[in-house]
Amino acid sequence: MALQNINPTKTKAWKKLENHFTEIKPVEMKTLFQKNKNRKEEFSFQFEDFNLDYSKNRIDQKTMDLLLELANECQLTDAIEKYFSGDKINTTENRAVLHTALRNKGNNAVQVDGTDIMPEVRETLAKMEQFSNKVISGEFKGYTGKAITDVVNIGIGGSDLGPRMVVESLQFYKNHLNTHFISNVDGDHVVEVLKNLNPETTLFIIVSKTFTTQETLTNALTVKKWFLQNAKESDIQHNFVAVSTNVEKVLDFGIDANNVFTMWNWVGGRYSLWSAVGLSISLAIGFKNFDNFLKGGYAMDQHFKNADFEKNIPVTLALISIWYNNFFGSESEVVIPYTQYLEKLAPFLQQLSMESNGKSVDRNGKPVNYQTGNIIWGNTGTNVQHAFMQLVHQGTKIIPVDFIGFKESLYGNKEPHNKLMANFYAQAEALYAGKTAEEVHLDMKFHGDLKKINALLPFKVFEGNKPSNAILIEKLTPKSLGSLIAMYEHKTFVQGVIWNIFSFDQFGVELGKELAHKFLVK
Ligand code: G6Q
Repeated sequence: MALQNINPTKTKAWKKLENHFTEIKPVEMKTLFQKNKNRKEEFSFQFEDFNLDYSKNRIDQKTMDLLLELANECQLTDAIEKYFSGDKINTTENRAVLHTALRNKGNNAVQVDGTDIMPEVRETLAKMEQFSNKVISGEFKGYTGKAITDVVNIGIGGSDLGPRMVVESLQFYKNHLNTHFISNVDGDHVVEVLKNLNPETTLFIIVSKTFTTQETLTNALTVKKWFLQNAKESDIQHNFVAVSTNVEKVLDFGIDANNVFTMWNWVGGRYSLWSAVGLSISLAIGFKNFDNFLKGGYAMDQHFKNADFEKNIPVTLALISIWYNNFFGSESEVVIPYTQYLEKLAPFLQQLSMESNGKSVDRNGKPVNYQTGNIIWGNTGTNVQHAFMQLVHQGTKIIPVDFIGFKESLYGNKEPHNKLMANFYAQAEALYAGKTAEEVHLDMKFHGDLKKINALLPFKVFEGNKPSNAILIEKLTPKSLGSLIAMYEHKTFVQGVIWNIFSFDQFGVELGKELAHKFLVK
């Protein structure tokens, strides 16, 4: 069954939130902390090795109660039930949305059109495991009989951003294989990647759900031409594999039927890294680690499905985000992980959130008269503190932040890690507390005459009262990364449910694909 069709702005909760907003808007978070000594504990909770502290937000208990009322009036429980059980909630494409089945570690069947899809999912995973083991051990050989040293993922959008981000994020767990990514239809970049590769020892994975995407097919053909400078057509089977739903087109390209990894229409591109689209991940870190990554996703699924909404991380993050987007009018959110490993997280989340919720027509097919998907951006701390954080601290916009930190570093280098984490805490504190004129004055009083101090004072004052969430995780592992990604997937889902839009189509992307063909100068 389809998702219900409820205009959030017509709910009772929305009206109450509008009234409540006028009460909260002038309130300083500092006052809220002074009034409630247990605020930090009351607005924090733990799920496995994740701790969410959302106390530094412009909310009080009433805000959260009303946001939960909104979620209930928008039938969130019903939507979650339909999401996990394979209902065709991607109405405009008449498809189920089942990336959660790809990481389902339970024994339950998941039905699509009356058929349990779990056996096929497990079969593909088993094929990925076997293949990964063979490539990593050197048993799988390239066309001249040499073991594989390099893997190149050719794909774009959902067939690139996820695997690229995970491979980079989990490089600590990597084996000897070098992994490369070609996505843009930029011939120069393709040459740059190929120039250091030996065709004999390189495995190419062409990842395209449709196998019709111009960029991917063009790049795949360029690579094939380069490969055939030394090899024969019949050698393609040794060095090329594909991940696609379109087996016919893959075979036309010259890839052996045994080298095709299937995927399904019930997995959206931007949600597909859990499927064979993640083959480059499984090759880079080994299948066991890939499976732990799936387990992390599954653990977050269970939490999202079963935890009460008050203590549910994706629900809480989604509701707070809606509060800023739809009541404070903030247009963007910034995500700042305090680990260099997660440098590609922001581009991944941009696609996940903005392609899913960048919609202006509701589930009735009518234009919405309220804000939907927000702009997501970010990069790693502490780098951003020396760059764009100025605007978050002293600019004119309200930009809620997600700070993501890890208690342990992977190599156990305590001293730099302590400094990194000191910055993680300090940034949240600075945004929250700011710096008053008195504090600035105190700081400056020994550094010049009063006239100079007074002239500089306004520029050195920080208003504070800027919101952030702190997500603190024990350690960056395949499992915790899996949970982190699933957390943002579910946050995106909850937002789409409440905004009454369809989060799983992407007609905007498709228009671009169509027009690029028209504009192509032959
Ligand atoms: C993802 C989008 C889009 C898609 C790419 C690649 O949700 O649909 O980013 O992943 O356009 O598509 P193919 O995998 O079909 O080549």
